[in-house]
Amino acid sequence: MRTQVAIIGGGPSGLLLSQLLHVHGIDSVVLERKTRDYVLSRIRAGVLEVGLRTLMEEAGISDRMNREGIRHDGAMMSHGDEMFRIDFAGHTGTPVIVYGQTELTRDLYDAREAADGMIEFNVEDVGIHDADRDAPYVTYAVSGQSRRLDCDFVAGCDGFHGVSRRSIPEAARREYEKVYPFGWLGILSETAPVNHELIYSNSPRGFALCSMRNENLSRYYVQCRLDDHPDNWSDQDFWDELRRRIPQSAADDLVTGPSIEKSIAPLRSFVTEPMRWGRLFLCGDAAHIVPPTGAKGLNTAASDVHYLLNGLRQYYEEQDSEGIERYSERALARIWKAERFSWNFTAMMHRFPDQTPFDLKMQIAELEFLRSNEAAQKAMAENYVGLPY
Ligand code: FAS
Ligand code: PHB
Repeated sequence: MRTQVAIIGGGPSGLLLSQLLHVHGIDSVVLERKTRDYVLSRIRAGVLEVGLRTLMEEAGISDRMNREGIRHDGAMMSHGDEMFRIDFAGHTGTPVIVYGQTELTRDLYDAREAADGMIEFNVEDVGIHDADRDAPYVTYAVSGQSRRLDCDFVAGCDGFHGVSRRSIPEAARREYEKVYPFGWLGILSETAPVNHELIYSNSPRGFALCSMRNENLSRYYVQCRLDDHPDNWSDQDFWDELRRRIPQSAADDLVTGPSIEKSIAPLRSFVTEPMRWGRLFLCGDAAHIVPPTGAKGLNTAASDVHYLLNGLRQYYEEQDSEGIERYSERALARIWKAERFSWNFTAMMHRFPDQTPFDLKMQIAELEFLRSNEAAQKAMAENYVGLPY
C-alpha cells in the first residue's frame, strides 16, 4: 500500500492531522494500535484553546463543539477559603471552551469515516524504516498478517509510549524530563458542576481541581501519592477529601454522586529534541508531555499539527521544504513556553513532600501576587487561553 503521509497513532494528534491533510487534498493512512472504542474510553483533556478550535473549524468538524462546548471567560483560583477570579476574556478578549477530548476525538473519528479515511485498528509491531532517506516506509501487522505502507512522510502521533520517538537514534535525541512526586486522582460523575467556572485549589492537604464536561457531567481531581490506586478510594472518600481541599462556600454547594470513571494520572514534564528525523515528524505526546495543571497537553498537540500541516502543504503545493525543515524549531518554540507555564502553575498549586516552611510561604506569596497584580493576571490569562501559534 502507498500513501503520502503515514500517521502512526489514532488519538487527537493523528486524527486531526489526517482530517486536515484530507481537507487540503493530501492523502494519509492512520495506524492505530487499539480499537476506536478503546481510544474513546480514555478520559483526558477538557479545555480547548482558540488555536485548536480554529483547526477544528478548518477541518470542517466544529459544529458539535460549537453547539455543546461551554464558553469559559475565566477560572477561579483558591487557597484556603480565599478565592479570586482570573478574567481570561477581560485580559485577552478570548475565552476557552470546555469540551472533552473524548468528544473531540469522537468528532474526528466520525469525520474520517465520513470521508472514507483509511484507519487501520489493532495494528501491531509497527516499524519505521528509512525515515532518513527519500523513500520511508512503515511495516506493521494486523491479525498476524504483515503489511507494508510506503509513503513520502511519517507523522509519529503515537503518544508518550509509542514507537516513533524511539525510532530516532538515541545519539540524535536530547530528552528533558521532570517527574513530579505525586499524581492526580480524577473522577467523572453525572452531577451538576460545583461552579460554572473551574476552581483550581491550593490547600494544605494538596491540590484539587473542580472541572466539568457539561451541566450534568462533572470532572474533579485531587492530588494523590504516586503509589496510590483508585481502588483505595471509595466515592465517599473522594468527596470527603475534595470538600476538605476547596473553599467552604464551594464545599457547601458540592453535588456528589456515584463516579462513572475513576483513574490516576502521573504528572511529568517531558520534551524530546529534535521533533524531526529526516522524513519522520513527532507530534503531540510522542514528543512532549506537560502536567495537566495548565490544560496544555492536547492544546500543544494541536499547535504541532498546525506547524506540520503547513509544512506539508508548502512541500506539496509549492515544492518548498522550508516548512518541514523548520517544523521542529517552530513547534519547540511554542512547546517550551507551554512547558514553562504548566511547570510554574503546578509548582504554585501543589504540595511537594520536600517543601520547607519557606517554600510554602513563597507559594502563598505567588498566589497573593497573582490575586493582587493586574499584570500577573494578564500573563496568566494569556498563557491559559493559549499563546499565539
Ligand atoms: P495520545 O496518547 O492521545 O494518542 C496516541 C495514540 O497512539 C493512542 O491512541 C495510542 O493507542 C496510539 N499508539 C501508541 N503506540 C502505538 C503504536 N506503536 N502503533 C500504533 N498506535 C499507537 N491534557 C490536557 O490538556 N488536560 C488534561 O486534563 C489531560 N489529562 C490527561 C490524563 C492522562 C491519563 C493522560 C495520559 C494525558 C492527559 N492529558 C491531558 C494529555 C492528553 O490530553 C494528551 O495531550 C493528548 O491525548 C495528546 O494526544 P496525542 O498526541 O494524540 O496522544
Ligand atoms: C479537565 O477538565 O479534565 C481539566 C481541566 C483543566 C485542567 C486539567 C484538566 O487544567
